Amino acid sequence: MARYITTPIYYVNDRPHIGHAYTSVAADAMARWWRLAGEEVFFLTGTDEHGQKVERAARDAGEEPQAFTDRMSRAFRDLTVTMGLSNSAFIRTTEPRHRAACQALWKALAEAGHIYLGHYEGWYAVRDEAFYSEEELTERDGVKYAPTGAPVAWVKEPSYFFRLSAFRDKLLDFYEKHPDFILPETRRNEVIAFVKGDLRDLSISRTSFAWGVPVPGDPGHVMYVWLDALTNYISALGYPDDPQGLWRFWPADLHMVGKDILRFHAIYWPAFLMGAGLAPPRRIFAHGWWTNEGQKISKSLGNVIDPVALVEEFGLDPVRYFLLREVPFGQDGDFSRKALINRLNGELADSLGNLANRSLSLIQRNCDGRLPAPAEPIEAGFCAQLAALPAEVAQLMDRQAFDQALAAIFAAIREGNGFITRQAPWALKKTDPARMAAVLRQLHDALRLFATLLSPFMPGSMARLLDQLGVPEGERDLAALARPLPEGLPLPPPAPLFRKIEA
Ligand code: ME8
Repeated sequence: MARYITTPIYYVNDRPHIGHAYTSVAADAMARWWRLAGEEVFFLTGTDEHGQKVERAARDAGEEPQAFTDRMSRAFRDLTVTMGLSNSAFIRTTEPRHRAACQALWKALAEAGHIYLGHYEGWYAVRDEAFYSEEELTERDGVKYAPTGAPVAWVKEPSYFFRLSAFRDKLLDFYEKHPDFILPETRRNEVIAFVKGDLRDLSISRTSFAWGVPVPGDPGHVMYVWLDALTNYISALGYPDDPQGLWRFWPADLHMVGKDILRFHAIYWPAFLMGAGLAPPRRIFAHGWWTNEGQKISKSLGNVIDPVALVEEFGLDPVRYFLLREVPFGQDGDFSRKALINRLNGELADSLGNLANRSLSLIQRNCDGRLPAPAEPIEAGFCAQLAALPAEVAQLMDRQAFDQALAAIFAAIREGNGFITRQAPWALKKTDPARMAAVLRQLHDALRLFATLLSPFMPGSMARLLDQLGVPEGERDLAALARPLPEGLPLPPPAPLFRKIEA
């Protein structure tokens, strides 16, 4: 089956930080999981380069917007490498193909009668690139703020509008028919409440600045940056034509986003698509927000976490593991060095690393470095747990419950450590070598299972573990687990997978 997954396209007003890395790693784990399950995956990420916020950042940097966005976008492209992303493409909204797609979508909406010209008068937050109604604002020291904390300013200008209000019932009907369209469920309820409230038509063009996609037939207007940005998900597939045969990936299976931008994805985006006669995406997952050692992450507080520095210090896979294990996916979480070090030392190095090292060293020493033959199960309970694991993990991954999937795998790894301690294969060499071989074979099979299931989360280190386990390159997906490795397979000498960190 063809699967399509996306990250948000990130604003290039600033350098990437841990929040961007988080969303991207979550999407990457999902993309890799689907590939592991044999699906064909298109995984998209990229940068959002138009609008007032980016234009201002360019001006503050003393650069032309295009030169500025070229430079800043590169940092996000580099982040895909730093975080080990397996993205299929990287889209920039300043690309001609994207501009053409935006204009095509606009024309489709206009031809269907969903766009009209009027005047916008109201509050706008450049930081969020969002319009707010008076009731949503709070005032401090004479300045009005959006619920996000962004200051707002009064805007009054001619504007095109999208007849969003006309989509109210269609949207509600769509949410009703697709109960898993918005996850987690609490967020779904918020969206439904918003749509049931006073859903007004949406201003979709601006005239007070020029850094954007010109409105077809009225170049004094540039498109509202969110209409422009959301279109990336289809422009990357070649909309409105299909030059590369990628349109078969639409509708997207999953738009992975932070909770801050759910409204745009779960309300505006499906309405635009419905208006243009296109299918809405299948799911929006809105994950939670990271704080740093208990504090809101912000530039002014000077506590922004640089993902590059983090990966340099702890290694890529421990960071990926921590991000997806520490916090129930969908909820807010707190980043703390102590918590990261605990997970790295306790779970990766001690639990998984030691199990692999002990088992493989015993095979190396006691079996001439060759894989023992498959044998009858030694402990029925442990075997049953292992047999049930892939389906359990698959079910959790279907709902993006990454933390729970990892918890289930590590529960089995802990059981594996219990198994090796109880069976004490090191003591069996003289007394019962057949049983020793059977125990080690069972451990090898278990490690192969763990490494395979963990590979979407920690691709690099799990590839190294699979190398040490002698699993051929082409035998590393879920289906291959059903094919036992041959007896006598030579195994390379084991090497430690994770380096412990002194707190
Ligand atoms: O909103 N915790 O871009 P953006 C968790 N260009 N996630 C965080 C985070 C934090 N503290 N901070 C940021 C935009 N994120 C638009 C998107 S899509 C068509 C256009 C993540 O650069 C989270 O995924 O402000 C959030 O939704 C995203 O970065 C916002 O990135």
